Amino acid sequence: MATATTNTRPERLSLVRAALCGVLALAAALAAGHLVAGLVNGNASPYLAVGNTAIDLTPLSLKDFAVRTFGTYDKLVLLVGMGIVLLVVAAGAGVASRRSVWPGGLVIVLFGLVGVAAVAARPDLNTAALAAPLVSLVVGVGVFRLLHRGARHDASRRSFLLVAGGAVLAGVGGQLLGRTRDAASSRAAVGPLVPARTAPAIPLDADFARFGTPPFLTPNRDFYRVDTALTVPQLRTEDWSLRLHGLVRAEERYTYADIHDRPLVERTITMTCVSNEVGGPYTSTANFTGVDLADLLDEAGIQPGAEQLFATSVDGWTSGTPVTAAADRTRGAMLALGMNGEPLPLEHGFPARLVIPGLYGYVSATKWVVDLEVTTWQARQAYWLRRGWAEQAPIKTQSRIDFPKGFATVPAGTVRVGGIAWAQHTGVDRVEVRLDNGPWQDARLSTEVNSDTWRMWYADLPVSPGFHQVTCRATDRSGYTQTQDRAGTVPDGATGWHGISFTAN
Ligand SMILES: Nc1nc2c(c(=O)[nH]1)N[C@H]1C(S)=C(S)[C@@H](COP(=O)(O)O)O[C@H]1N2
Ligand SMILES: [Mo]
Repeated sequence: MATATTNTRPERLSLVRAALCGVLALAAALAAGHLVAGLVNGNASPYLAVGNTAIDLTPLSLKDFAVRTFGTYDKLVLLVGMGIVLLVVAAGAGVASRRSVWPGGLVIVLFGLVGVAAVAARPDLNTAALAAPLVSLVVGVGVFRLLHRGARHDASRRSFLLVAGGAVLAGVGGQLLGRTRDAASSRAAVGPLVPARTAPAIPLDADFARFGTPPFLTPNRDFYRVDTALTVPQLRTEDWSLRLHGLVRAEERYTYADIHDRPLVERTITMTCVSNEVGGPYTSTANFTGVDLADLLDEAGIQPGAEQLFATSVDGWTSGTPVTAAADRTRGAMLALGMNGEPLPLEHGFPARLVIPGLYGYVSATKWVVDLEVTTWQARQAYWLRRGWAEQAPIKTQSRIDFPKGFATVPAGTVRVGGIAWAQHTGVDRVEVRLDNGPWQDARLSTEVNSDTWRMWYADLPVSPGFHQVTCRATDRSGYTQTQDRAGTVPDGATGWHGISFTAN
């Protein structure tokens, strides 16, 4: 009898089972996408593609807030936040489908389409990468229908477990597969980079690390990192090439071997980010290995009217450098393949990046660089220029106190105060310190390595017991002394003196 069947089957799914249908379908969809991404390109994984696209769509003020609030964890916060939102919506989709499969199914299709759109929008992903979100979409809808149909029966617990297990396997499989195809193995295959012309050895007294400054050369793992990439672009040397075009006599295209097999130069350079607040951490120094950008530009032959070297990363990020700075041999702008003797770490631009002494990173230091266009300022506007930052961005002369630490307590008497100063491409000539509102007094400077690097300093101050403030300021080789006027980082770098407070007893 028909009524007998309806009596043994409740009309609506239980809340928990309905929610589980949604969540497990989501898990299966994401895992399937991740598995396929492992075959084509790790960054085609729909979840990561959505996150990366979200970063590029984020309004500037929110991005600033995220970096200020979460620091370098901003990307992790985004990933976890997205995860929570997805879980809630997926559970909600399941619950909306307690009677009929349609409402939840529709939500899953919409999610799937967002993933497809995000992958399609990524400049670093090709058409084949679309396979990952498409498989996600199909698996998501299919699994949801299956689970939903079975959810009224007691046996459904088994299918729930099966789907959960399958999702975990697919996710792990994608991760492992991705590893065999990723850039890390390509980087390992390059081996150490040996320059034909090495940088002069760093003298022993180039830093005061024994007192508390950073070491002169920043180890690669400690080098500051700033970029818009949620996940590091995966570029293998054999897939990399650099196109040089625009206002040039002859367009060029270089493979990795073309660059790697030239006589490489090595230069010691301190990089600084325009987002570094007074006293901030976004500055580091390395021995960069590569070729002279001027050589490449000469070979291509810069045409009259050229103003800007517009560089594009594989992930679509762009920078614009004055051609005068990029082509000036005395400045020593580089297309770099290596950092401190190793191929560039993936986070720092493997296989190749630009490094141009004296200019903030956002106008000069494109990582994962694949395209150089010689053009005008009018024709092309780089990523941060479009978001309100300056066109011209030479690094401003700055100094920072590294010890004592702010709000530390130290023994009264002679207190050693020290830190770093930089004025890339001009050189630091003097650093002064001041206790409370006393007179300025000269700090002792470390041996200069070259004018494109930072210099360390310290001074011994007589300090009475009590609460004190100490301030520093640098003077560069042009005779300019850091202004006291405080300016924020937007649009072309912070100014002002760094000061810290401490207690002596
Ligand atoms: N592709 C790409 N390159 C980039 C960026 C980026 O967001 N994407 N950020 C730039 C900025 S703002 C700085 S300060 C330097 C930082 O380089 P690092 O992360 O190796 O220290 O890289 C530059 N190159
Ligand atoms: Mo930067």
